[in-house]
Amino acid sequence: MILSCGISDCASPKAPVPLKGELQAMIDKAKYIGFDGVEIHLRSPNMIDFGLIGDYAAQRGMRVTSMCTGMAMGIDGFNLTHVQPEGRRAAQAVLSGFLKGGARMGGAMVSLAYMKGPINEAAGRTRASSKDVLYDSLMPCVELAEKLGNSITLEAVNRFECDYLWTAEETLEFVERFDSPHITVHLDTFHMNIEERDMLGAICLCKDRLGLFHFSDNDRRYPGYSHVNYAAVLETLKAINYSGVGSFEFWEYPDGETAARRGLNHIKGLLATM
Ligand SMILES: [Mn+2]
Repeated sequence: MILSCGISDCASPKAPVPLKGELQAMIDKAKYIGFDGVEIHLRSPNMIDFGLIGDYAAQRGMRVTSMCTGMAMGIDGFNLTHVQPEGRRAAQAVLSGFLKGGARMGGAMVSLAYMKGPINEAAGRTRASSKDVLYDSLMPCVELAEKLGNSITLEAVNRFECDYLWTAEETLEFVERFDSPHITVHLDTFHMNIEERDMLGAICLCKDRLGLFHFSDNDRRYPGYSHVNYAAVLETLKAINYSGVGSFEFWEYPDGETAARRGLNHIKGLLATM
């Protein structure tokens, strides 16, 4: 597994991103702590020099594994199921920019969660029809990812943060509508602890469609702080032959570097016994 640490130069202090600050300095810090790569939490493809950051990481033997896009919705309101077609096109343009940037940074994948947008019931939308609109919006972006050689990964997010695509089962069913390996399921132990009856079963269900995995304890603190059973989680990831990215997404508690270090030590310690 490739172990990657969340970094950002624009995330709110409350956001679950362990290392916040100027991106090059955070790449250095993640390397120093012992990570294989970084996951960048971004607001807009226009607010980062993908070539500069990708080359900087590569020259230091660090991978840019993935990008998280929540701020594009949370701050700027870009959502792929916007009731106006021009709103959907604007969100597609942002997602396309992230995909092109990911390709420029060595094939980094793009994770989507909030950018799927809410269910707009006032406009007559239902859970099912929202997924149909999302499918149509994502199709050209999946085709772009196919051309670029990277991928979109769709995160199963809990009900308090998103209106739909809560569980591994619901997210996998949606992802399987696309006849393409360039769209995958993204699971996160924080969300799974809320939504899944059986966290390990949810991982097994996704099998080779699992594209990204977020490590966060059940209270958004670093792995090992609370009660997620990471020994069982890692055994299950091994059982499905998951060799992808395990990314660290949690609060800066007691501070970012300490959290990142403790979380990494917990996961590496367990991996060493397997
Ligand atoms: Mn997550």
